[in-house]
Amino acid sequence: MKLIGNHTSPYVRKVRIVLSEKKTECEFVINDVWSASTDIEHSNPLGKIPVLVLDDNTCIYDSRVIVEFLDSRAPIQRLIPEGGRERIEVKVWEALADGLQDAAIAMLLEGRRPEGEKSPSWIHRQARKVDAALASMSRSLGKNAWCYGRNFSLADVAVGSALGYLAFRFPENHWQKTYPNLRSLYEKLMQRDSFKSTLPQ
Ligand SMILES: N[C@@H](CCC(=O)N[C@@H](CS)C(=O)NCC(=O)O)C(=O)O
Repeated sequence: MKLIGNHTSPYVRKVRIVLSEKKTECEFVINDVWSASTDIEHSNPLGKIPVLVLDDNTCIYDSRVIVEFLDSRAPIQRLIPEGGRERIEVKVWEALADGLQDAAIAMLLEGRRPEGEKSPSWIHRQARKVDAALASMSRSLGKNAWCYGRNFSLADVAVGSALGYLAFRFPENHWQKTYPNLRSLYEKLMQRDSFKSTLPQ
């Protein structure tokens, strides 16, 4: 099994954290999806990472499908509750964290367009989504130890990946000061090997 990705994508980081938490061996293959010479379309017609390639060459994407696959195939350290309302609530946390990343990446890409082509109103629209997602995460986390329930779950993995991405790409966003409970959660997550070894570079 191999994972196609890079060292900066928060979606790839989410998958690498899950692999590490589940003690699943997997080759890591770097692909620069932004380079003209990328061959990522052979593995994912959408041209995006992460892609998990199984031993029979089946390609699995996107990150939400990959983590679900990985969690269901190895019984140790279940990260997604097996069914019912609990499962959906953890997946809503994941959707919120992924959505924060979608908006942050849209801001980053728009900001990289040449002067005169950038749309400040588009950047502002995305920035509002990032702010609203952070506020919602902080509110729902409250004083709890973990995002969902009493145990570490995929909700924490997804939120931690999103917070790490913001810290990496938008250091001027002082979410750590605005939301001390999110800062404490991220500091706690960063004590885990899975988070330490996947810090975006
Ligand atoms: N919903 C997808 C998002 C994946 C995604 O957008 N990956 C970015 C890297 S951070 C990418 O490959 N972008 C290349 C492109 O959009 O062409 C997932 O969860 O896997």
